[in-house]
Amino acid sequence: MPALAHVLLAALRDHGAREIFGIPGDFVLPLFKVIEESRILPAVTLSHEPAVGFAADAAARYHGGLGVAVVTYGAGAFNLVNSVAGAYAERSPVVVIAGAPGARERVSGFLLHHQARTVDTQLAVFKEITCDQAVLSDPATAPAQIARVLRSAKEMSLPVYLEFPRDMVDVEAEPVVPLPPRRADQDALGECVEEILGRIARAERPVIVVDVEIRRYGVEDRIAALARKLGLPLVTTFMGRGLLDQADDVVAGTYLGAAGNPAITALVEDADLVLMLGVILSDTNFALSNRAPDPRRMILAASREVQIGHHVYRDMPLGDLIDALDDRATPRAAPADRVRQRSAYPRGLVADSNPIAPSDIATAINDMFDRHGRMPMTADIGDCLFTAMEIDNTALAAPGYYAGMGFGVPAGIGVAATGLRPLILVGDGAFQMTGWELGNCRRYGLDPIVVLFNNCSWEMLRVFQPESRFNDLDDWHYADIAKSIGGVGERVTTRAELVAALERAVERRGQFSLVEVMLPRGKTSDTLARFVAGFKSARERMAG
Ligand code: TPP
Repeated sequence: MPALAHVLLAALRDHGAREIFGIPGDFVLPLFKVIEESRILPAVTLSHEPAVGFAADAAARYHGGLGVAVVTYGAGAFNLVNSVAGAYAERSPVVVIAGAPGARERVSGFLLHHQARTVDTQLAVFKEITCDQAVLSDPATAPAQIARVLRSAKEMSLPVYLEFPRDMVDVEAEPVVPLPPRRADQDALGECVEEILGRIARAERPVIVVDVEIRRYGVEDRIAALARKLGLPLVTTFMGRGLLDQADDVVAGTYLGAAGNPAITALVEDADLVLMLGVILSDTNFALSNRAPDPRRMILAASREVQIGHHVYRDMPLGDLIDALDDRATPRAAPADRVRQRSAYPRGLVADSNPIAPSDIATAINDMFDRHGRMPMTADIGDCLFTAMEIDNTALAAPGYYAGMGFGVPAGIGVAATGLRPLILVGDGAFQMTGWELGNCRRYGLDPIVVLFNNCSWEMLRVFQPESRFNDLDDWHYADIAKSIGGVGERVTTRAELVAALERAVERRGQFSLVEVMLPRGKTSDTLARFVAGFKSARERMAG
């Protein structure tokens, strides 16, 4: 029989994991040895566990399989909590594998290093932010536990937790037999689909709104086909920006309520039926709506449930629902006036000696995409994410709902580890949190392009509270740091320099490129300016 560590690694691979991110410690050293020597999955080590979680999360978002984060007991695992909380909020299936003391150590009578309150505090903390957990302390039951937990991660598209005591690594165990996916009840599915198609047939101005679950469950192509067949306009949410990047004919734009393109806002707010597929009903997605959500004109399929008006169908996997809708739908002509409402993204930046405004960065990137093809992106939270709304609809991983800073750079490294070359958008505040992780690119031959929005400011906070001086940050000259950690940095202050630096970055392969864009304090992208104005007036409306 194989060793339990091999059993686990093979099961991860068989359930869709493609790589491992981690940081070792004594409680996982034996497991890391097996990871390295077995070569079942490639491993990338980073510098700080929050980055491990972000990288694993982003890799899962991009390849649609499982993300894997391997960390040591306590000090390592607790460092991962925020990233895993974000993955939970944004429905990303990250498998946390945390080392733990062996059976004898647990009863030694000593407090163990890295232990917080009790030896099981780590498990208790992760129970709150994962959808399934197992402690692999018994080789007889471990394979079945692994099968159950990994199926949960895939079916719920949420993080899970596996605790691996260090004395279990070499213990023999049976291989894991994957469990079959749980399908929808066919009668319930039939009824649900008839009801949805009936509602669409009666609607005069129906629209589809999509969000991240459609990528998590691998149904983007099928939804694009369904939208074409039903002739329905389709928009993404803010969180869902970058979805259906291969279907420009289908995506009208991104719904940003009062902050967005008025034609797209009208498409959603004047609709008499909104078919929400895989949508998170979060404030960042909908708080800027000019109209309160009305269940009577909404169908919501998310988290394996379908809510129609005031009733709910449970245990409805999104894939089963989309297949059944496609089977039974009859083609419908698209109303000509509604399909034409498409977002156009700015192009043609004048490469002059004027200072750079945030929205200029979007224009420069669109021009660059026109010359070299679109790149997949990651973005941090900050004005860079709002600027991303002015860039073509290219694949994007960003914390649009959880809004945790520090995601952008390590997420980009996670995407790069999947074999893609990402464009990373990040603010200087967020870069201060996790930017150092770029120093790990050289070891793995990764060459992401980083566009750093350096406004020497926590600008997103300043827009809400301009009087506070604590929002002023120092100028750290980030481009100068790049060389010493294995990359090439360029600092740009004019539009001509920006265009030229981006061009050089695209051409440069084999090391990371950091384009540090100097921006004036107090100047945001056009989208963030509208977003803040909308947010403030929504807050006033609620207060009044
Ligand atoms: N800490 C975390 C982990 N996440 C957060 N969202 C915050 C604090 C609060 N916060 C939101 S935006 C922001 C802060 C501190 C400032 C971001 O600054 P920067 O990355 O420079 O981007 P900018 O706002 O200047 O565009």
